[in-house]
Amino acid sequence: QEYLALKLKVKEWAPEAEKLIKGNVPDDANIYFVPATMRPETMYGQTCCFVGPKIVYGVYQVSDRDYFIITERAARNMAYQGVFAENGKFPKVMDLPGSSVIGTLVNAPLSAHKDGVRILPMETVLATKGTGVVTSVPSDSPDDYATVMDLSKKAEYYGIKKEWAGLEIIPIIKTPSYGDLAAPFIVKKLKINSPRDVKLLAEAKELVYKEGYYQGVIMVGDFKGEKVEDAKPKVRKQLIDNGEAFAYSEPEKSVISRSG
Ligand code: ZZB
Repeated sequence: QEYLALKLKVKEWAPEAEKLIKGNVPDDANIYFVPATMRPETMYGQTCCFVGPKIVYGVYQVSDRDYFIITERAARNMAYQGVFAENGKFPKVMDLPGSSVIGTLVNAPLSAHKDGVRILPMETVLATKGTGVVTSVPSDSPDDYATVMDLSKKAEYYGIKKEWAGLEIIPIIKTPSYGDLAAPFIVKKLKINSPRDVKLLAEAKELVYKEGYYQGVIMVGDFKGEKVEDAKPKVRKQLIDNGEAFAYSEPEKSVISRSG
């Protein structure tokens, strides 16, 4: 699995995380949440970034001043992909519970929301996939759309401000069958009411992914008017060249479980 790992720089900490971080990480450090994505061309549509509230993340020092917030599993993989200063080493500064970072404001590269987006909870984030951090594009990801709807409806229950989950969902990809907000269209069409409708959401994801990839046209940014298929590698390269992202690949799970 070849992902793009995106660097979302912390602008303002949630109070609980701030208390934990203080004294453990230098004040002038750059700290990033690092979601892994398969869809770089959708980064224009980021409206928030998800962590698993029950997942414990690590803060890892990748260079003099730069730190990443990811799962230990991802840090170990990255240590063999030239991400850290020394091959095979992934120095952890501290643990950070997912629940403590909810509400943190981060800068999301390419997002139309230039003031930043919030870190929000998603119960279905897998600790065993990617970096355990998932950037949210509700216009084109059914899981993300179902989750932000649920978060808005039950903001108090989740301990968040409703407006954090309610950032405008901007059309970024036009498709012939599902219009220019494919994920909301499909979620409504399949009558998905909850982010826990995992079976229907898997079906929705498949449909939206195929339609977007093969029929979609980009509506915003430097590659506006191009087919998704063509724009995808260009957006990826642009993010990498700008130092806002890097390639991250994951060993095949099946191989590990078979040998183990
Ligand atoms: C942004 C995005 C925009 C994504 C979209 C999808 C879509 P795959 O293909 O099954 O491997 N993801 C990444 N890590 C995790 C995790 N730990 N737990 C749960 N979800 C995770 O799926 C890759 C996608 O799964 C990634 O790409 C990420 O969401 C999510 F418009 O990033 B994506 C139709 C899908 N659209």
